[in-house]
Order: sequence, then C-alpha cells, then structure tokens
Amino acid sequence: MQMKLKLTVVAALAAVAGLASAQEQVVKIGHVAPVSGAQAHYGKDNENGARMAIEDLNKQNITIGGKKIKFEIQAEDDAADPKQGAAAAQKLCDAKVAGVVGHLNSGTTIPASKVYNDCGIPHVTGAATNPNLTKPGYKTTYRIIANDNALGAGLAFYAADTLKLKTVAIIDDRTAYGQGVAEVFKKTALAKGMKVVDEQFTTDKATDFMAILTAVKAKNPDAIFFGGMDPQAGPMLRQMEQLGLSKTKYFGGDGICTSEISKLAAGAKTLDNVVCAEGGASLAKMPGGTAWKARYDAKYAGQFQVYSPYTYDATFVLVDAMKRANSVDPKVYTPKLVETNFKGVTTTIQFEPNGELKNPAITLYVYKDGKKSALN
Ligand code: ABU
Repeated sequence: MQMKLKLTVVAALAAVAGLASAQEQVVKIGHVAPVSGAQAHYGKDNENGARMAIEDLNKQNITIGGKKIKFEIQAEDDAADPKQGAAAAQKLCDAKVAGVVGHLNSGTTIPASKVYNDCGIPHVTGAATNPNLTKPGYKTTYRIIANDNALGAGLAFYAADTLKLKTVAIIDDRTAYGQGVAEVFKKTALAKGMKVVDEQFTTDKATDFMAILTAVKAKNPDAIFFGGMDPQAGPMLRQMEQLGLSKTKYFGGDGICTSEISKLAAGAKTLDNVVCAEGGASLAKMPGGTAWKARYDAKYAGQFQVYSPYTYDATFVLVDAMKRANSVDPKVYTPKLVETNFKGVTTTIQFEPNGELKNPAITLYVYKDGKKSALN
C-alpha cells in the first residue's frame, strides 16, 4: 500500500515536471552572413552580435503566449554570394524559424528578401545598405542602419565642402553594395561641382589593382572613391603606396570602415588617407555603446569589426515585436514590427512604413596610427 502511494507521488511529480517542460517553447531565430571566404571576419562579428543577444534574451526568462521561451540561433553561411544567400533564406524558411537577422551583404540580402516575403518570415538587417532593398515594399524587410544614400552623399559633402577636393576617380567592385554606394557618391560629388576624372571597375574577389591604379594615377585625382569591402581596399591601399599615390585621399563607405582594414593594409601609410562613413553614431556616442563593447570584447576578443551592435539590436527588435504581439508566429507578430519603438544599444529604433530606419545618423572616420577614429 505504502509502495503504491510512493509510486503515485512519483508519477504526479513527473507529470508536473512534464507540464513545465511542455510549457517551454524553443523559438529559432535565423542569422545569415558570410562566415567563410574573404569576408568571414565581418560575418563572424555579425553572428557574434546575434548570439550575444540570444544569450541576453534567454537570461530574461521571457514568456510569450503563456509559454516560457527559449531562443536558439540557426546560423547559416551565405559566403557573400547572391545564390547562396537565396538558398540560405529558403533553408531558414523550410526550418520555420520565427525571424531572421541578416543578411550582411546587399547582394545577398536583396534576393533573400523576396524568399522571406514569399514564406512570410520577417528579416532585419543591420549591415546591408543598398537602398534598393526596401524598394519592393515587402512587409517582411527591415533595416536598422543608414543606407547608402546617406553614406555616399555624406562622404561627397565632406570631400567637396570640408576638404575642398576638386577631382576624384571612382572604383567599384560591381556588387550591389559597391556599385550602389559609388553611384550615390558620384551623383552628389558632381552636384557639388567636383569632377570625376576616371571610373574603373574590379570585383569582390580581386587582389591585384596595379593596372587600374596605374590608369587612375595618370589622371592625377585629389581622391579615389572605392565602392567595396576591405579584402579589396587593404591591398589597394598597399598598391597605391607602391605606385606613389601617397597624397591621394581614399574614400569609402561602411564596407571599408572596419578594424580589419588596418591589418589588410599591412602598414601602408596610405591608410592615413582613408575617410570612411558608417551608419549610426560611433560606439562612444551610442546610448549603450561603451558598456556593450566591453561585454562584446570580453566574449569575442579581437573579433569586433563594424555591425555586431546592429545585429544585436536586430535580434532584440524581432523579439520585442513578438512580445508586443504576444505571439512568436511570424504571421501574427510581423505587423507589429513597423510599430517598433525600441531603445537599443545603437539608438532608439523606429521604422518608416517601407522598413527603413527613421532618422538614420552617419559617422565619418579616419585612421590614426592604424586605429579607427570618429570625426563627428
Ligand atoms: N554596407 C556595406 C556592406 C554590406 C553591404 O551592404 O553589402
């Protein structure tokens, strides 16, 4: 009889434990960036930001729809390749993730955005800056960083108005990002009275720029604008030094505004001529920037590049919308994203109806003794 009572108590306890675990729900959040290839350092930094956000969210014991939520990341590699970007997006749709942080490159994010729209899963990018991303008006696409209209124009204003430069040669890597930001710079520079003396093209795989730099040198420009990323900008700065382009200013968008460019330029003095623009305030001026960066460095020493504060905030923005909708179902919570009013590490995030960040800021940077330093 006593044994039977014991068994009943054990069964009851097991049932309660079972109920508790049944009330915990695992919610997957996708992350996509290049974590292989020449741009892996950007992708790892982005992924670190999303992972850190998920760890912090799980410490909050969040309950949504009456269930305790455990967030998990499903991280995918698109290798900065548009086709792999679309394939990674389809994989995340098939895995029924609740939302996606990414992608990193405009060239992968634009095709992926259609895939997410078709399967009804929202994505928030903190890195892809081509303005065309939000043109289709998908209700599933959001960006929490300034786009290339702001970056390209800000750099052209600085070149013309502050530095009083008269001539520029433009080089781009023919990617959605590189070509787009170069076009905005060119249009604004021409409107400000600057002369574009040469235009050259490369790819996001190239490392030898001697031929195009030799052609540029013949036009003797005050500045070069490069639309592209640091695996090209670093060697290009080295080769500019070799060709004696040591006084030529070197402009670029957020794609070259990394920690890694100092290493890739390998001591070239031409790094001192770089002026780059990045969306948002500098870390020192972000509402939670300094404390956040100290925590990031403690976890991921030496891996910080550019966008991880944004992928951190992007993860929180998705979860904030789930909380307000009291649902992790993308069909239910996606309409809440456009009503976001979230105090993040980077800024207070609100969206325009097309998914662009409201009131985006930009910051210009130079490199002093190899260290990135904010101008404003
Ligand atoms: N924003 C520069 C790097 C990512 C991209 O837009 O392609």
